[in-house]
This record gives sequence, structure tokens and C-alpha cells, in this order.
Amino acid sequence: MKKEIIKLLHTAGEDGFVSGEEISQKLGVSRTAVWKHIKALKELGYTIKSQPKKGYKLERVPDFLLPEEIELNLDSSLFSKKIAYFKEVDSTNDEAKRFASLGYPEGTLVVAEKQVKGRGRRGRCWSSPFGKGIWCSFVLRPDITPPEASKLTIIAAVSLVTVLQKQYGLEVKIKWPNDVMYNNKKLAGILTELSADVERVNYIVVGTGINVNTQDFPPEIEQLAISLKQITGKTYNRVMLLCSYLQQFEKDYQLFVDGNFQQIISKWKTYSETLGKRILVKGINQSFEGIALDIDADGRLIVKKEDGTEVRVNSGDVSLR
Ligand code: BTX
Repeated sequence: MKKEIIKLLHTAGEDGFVSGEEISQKLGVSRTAVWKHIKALKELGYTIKSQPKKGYKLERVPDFLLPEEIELNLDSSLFSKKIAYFKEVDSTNDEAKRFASLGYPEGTLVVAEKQVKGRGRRGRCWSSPFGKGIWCSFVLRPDITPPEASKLTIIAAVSLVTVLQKQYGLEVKIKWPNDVMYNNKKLAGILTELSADVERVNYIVVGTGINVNTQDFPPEIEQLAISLKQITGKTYNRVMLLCSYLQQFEKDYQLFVDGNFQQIISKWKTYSETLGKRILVKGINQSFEGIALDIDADGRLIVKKEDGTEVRVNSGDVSLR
């Protein structure tokens, strides 16, 4: 109901007012119910002016990733089922995993204003200050084997870079496998986690952290991290960016489900800052240097080592030399 009221307020006439009578008639609820919903919207942070005889006027939408705003701006069948919103959460990936293990469907989305235990890979921390970024995770249930799960990281990175390049005009690049970079600094990261038995994946959670309006990073990462605001000096509408990313992901994910992952790989190659470069690969047990030659059909990085042998890397950290 709140969403419908916001929609009506957004489409108000010239003076911006919609009468309580009109809302109650259009939505088939009492005037008292309308008043209660308006009160609840104000509590969520919407600035709504009430004027006798005129009705209600929406003056300001809060700068929060509210499900009502996401639903209003999102044209998606994948992400239309469940949006869980938190002002503060440990990690959106952990929440999404909880929903997934309770049986929530593919497309279940978790968003938060702040994460207190935001995670990167291998237990590293992901700085996630309140109201400054997009910290989100979604549940997927593709019919794939566990080794294929890393493809979802590649899809998400390609989707995000597509949006940032095409709609936001930013020269961002992908550093294999999960970093979205601008000028050698990390703008966004993707953490894909899965639950599986030996042969099949039960569910996958794709978590994305995007530094949007962050002004200052903690000292330990200020040389490594960057935000959209630091790049252009502008403040961005996080709901709009999130919706664009989710819509692009839905399209790219559909390509994958339809067996066209190769198209994603082709895009990845054009967005890559890794290919052709001398790199250091740090795996869990070993590190080596080499030239990043290509990415194979499964999304593995093909590296030519100093001794001339070629290896295919499934996971690890890559840094440019
Ligand atoms: P990663 O392991 O590749 O990167 C983590 C490293 O990045 C950290 O060790 C630190 O050096 C640096 N770092 C930490 N915070 C930031 C930041 N805000 N911006 C840039 N660099 C940073 C990357 O892992 C994957 C991150 C995924 C984060 C999302 S947020 C929503 C979801 N929930 C969750 O807990 N994680 C994911």
C-alpha cells in the first residue's frame, strides 16, 4: 500500500498535491488508513506536506535504499519477489544466505545502509559505512555444478561495468576476478558464495559492494579505494544505480541460463584491465608471476608463467606488476 501511495504522490498534478479523498478512492481504503500510511512514510524519512483541503504533497524522497523506492524504479521479474531492507546488518551476504536456506526464491534481494561485518574474500573486511554505498546481496538458484559458481562473479562484474560505462560514462575496468577498478583503485567488489552438495549447487549468493557517495575511506584503504563521488565530485542516487545494475544483471544472467556465457566472456575481455599484463597471482598455497593471456570459456584466467608453461587459475588475487 505504501508503494501505491508513493506512486500516486509522484504522479501528482501541477501543484504537487493529491487529496486524501483521491488516494482513498483510487486505492479503495479509508481516509484514516491513508493518513496512517502517510504517517508511516514520514517515519521512513519521506518529507510529505499535508495541507487542509489540498491533501498531500511529496517534497523529498529520503536518500535510503528503501524497498518501496527500489520497487518503483525497478523493471524486473527476477528481483520482484522479496526485498529485505536493513538500516544496519552484519553482512548482506549472511542475511541472503539465511533467506536462501529458508527456501526463499531466486531473486531474493537484501540491501543495507551499513554493514558492521561486511566481508571480502578469504575473511577480509569490506568497509561499508552508513548511507554511502550500495551493499546488496541476492539469491540465485541456477542448475549448475559447484565449479561453475565463479561464473556468477564474472557476470556480476560485467553487468556492473556495463552500467557504469554506458549509463554513467565512467572508464571503469575489471580486474580478474571480482574487482571493478577506476585508475587502479577499487570502486566495487563482488563476493560470491554458495551452498552445494558434491554435484549440484543449492543456491548462490552474489554480494556486491559499490562505493557511491563515500567521501573518506579509513586510512588503511584510502590509497586502494575510490568512490563515484570522488571520481566526478557528484552525489549519486543510489536507488537508480542499484536498479540499473539489477536490470542489467537480469539480462546477463538470462544469457548465462540460456547457454550463452561466451557472450559474457567476450564483454569481460573488452572490460578487462588484466589481459596482456604482467601479473602476480597469489593463491591460497602458492604465488607466481606471469602474463595474463586470456580468460577461458569457464571464466578461468590463463596465465603464461616465466618458464613458459600455461596455467588456468580458478581463484586467487591478482595484482599488476
Ligand atoms: P576482496 O577480498 O577482493 O577485497 C577486500 C579488500 O578490499 C580489503 O582487504 C581492503 O583492502 C579493500 N577494501 C575494503 N573495503 C573496501 C571498500 N569499501 N572499497 C574498496 N576497497 C575496500 C571484495 O573482496 C568483495 C567485496 C564484497 C562486498 C559486498 S558488500 C555486500 C556483500 N556483503 C558482504 O559482506 N560482502 C559483500
